[in-house]
Amino acid sequence: MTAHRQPALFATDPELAALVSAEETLQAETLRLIPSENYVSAAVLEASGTVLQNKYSEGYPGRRYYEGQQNIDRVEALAIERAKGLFGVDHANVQPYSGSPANLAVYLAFAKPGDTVMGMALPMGGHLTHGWGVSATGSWFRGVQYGVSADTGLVDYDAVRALALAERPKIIFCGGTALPRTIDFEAFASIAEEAGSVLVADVAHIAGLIAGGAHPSPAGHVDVISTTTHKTLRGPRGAMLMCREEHAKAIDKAVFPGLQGGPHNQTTAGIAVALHEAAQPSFVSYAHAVVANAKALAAALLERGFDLVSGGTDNHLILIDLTGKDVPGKVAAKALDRAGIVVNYNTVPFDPRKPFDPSGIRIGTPSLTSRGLTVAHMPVVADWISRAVDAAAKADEAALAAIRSEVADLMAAFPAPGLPL
Ligand code: DSN
Repeated sequence: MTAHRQPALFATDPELAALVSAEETLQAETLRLIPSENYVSAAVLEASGTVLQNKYSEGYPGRRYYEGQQNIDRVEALAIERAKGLFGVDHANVQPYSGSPANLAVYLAFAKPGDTVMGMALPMGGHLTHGWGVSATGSWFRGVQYGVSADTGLVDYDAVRALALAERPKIIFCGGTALPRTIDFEAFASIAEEAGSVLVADVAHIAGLIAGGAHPSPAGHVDVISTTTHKTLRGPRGAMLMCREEHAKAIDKAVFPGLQGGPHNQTTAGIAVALHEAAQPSFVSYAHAVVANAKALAAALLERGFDLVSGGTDNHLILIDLTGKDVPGKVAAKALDRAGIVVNYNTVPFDPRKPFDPSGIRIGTPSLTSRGLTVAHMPVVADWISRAVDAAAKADEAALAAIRSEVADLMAAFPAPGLPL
């Protein structure tokens, strides 16, 4: 690891270059289990750092407010065509800056302030922008929220239907940030149709699994698909909105000029590359390996006495309820971090604790799968998590340091995409 990987940066601003190098080392040496993170390829990284960022391009390909778009138009058109092909949709907008602005654009397209909107409650696994109170979407709109059943940890579709029919929301969001189970897009579509609502699938977490055929696709069932591009899809930090042709104008108008100014062209280029990579047969294998690893890790954690929300996983994500281990989520997450295992603390459904000090941790397998770890490694990973949580309970720093060194040894044998060897 040397700062000379970015020689111009190193020469101009060694202080900043040193921080970038330190981050490269951290990402290389640790076991990154945050389910919304990944490693982009060197090609995505290069595309995202190009001179494309020198251009202003307000508007859309062929309809810009600035000249000199000969190349930019083609970059954006390429990203759009690749998104449409990969996800089987009529229309794609690749300009949203990230997931929250993408979802805000959906509100702008289909609702007026004060309208009722419906989504999964944040502490149940939803997202802030699905109408949760502390978000603008929950204060400018009237958010009504569904959750999971206390017995099973699964979405109760009868309860969702009853709420939708009682409230008749303008928009229904399905999807979220801590959902370990398959989303039944057909069930949501029939509910939205009965309630007369626009149905939005926020597939930010599972977009890569959908692209690789490891999770059913919402295409054809929902009005709009919202996704970030940097999670399982392994692109740069950005987002896309995809929809049926009938909604194309409303979505485009909401993104620009409704919400945003010039698109981040360098990000659009990175998205185009990531979509190209996701269309390769190797990405199908990757998506299925992510799920196989998550299932194997869940099984290994259950064997070690962990309590998993919904009893396991169907996708890339595992939500661990640590109540029975007598270690709060935040204490466990910070101890795991000291052990070289990076997770985030997270509420669990019906959590009696506060979001900033909740009962659970959230983990996932997109990053470790990108490094080539397989189901054979998952018992080792589960062991490390188990030992680190026990060490957290006893404040045993020596045990955490020992795990950190074992983690670094294994990670050294599995170089991360996009990082120096
Ligand atoms: N912050 C993302 C996540 O970690 O799931 C959601 O926006």
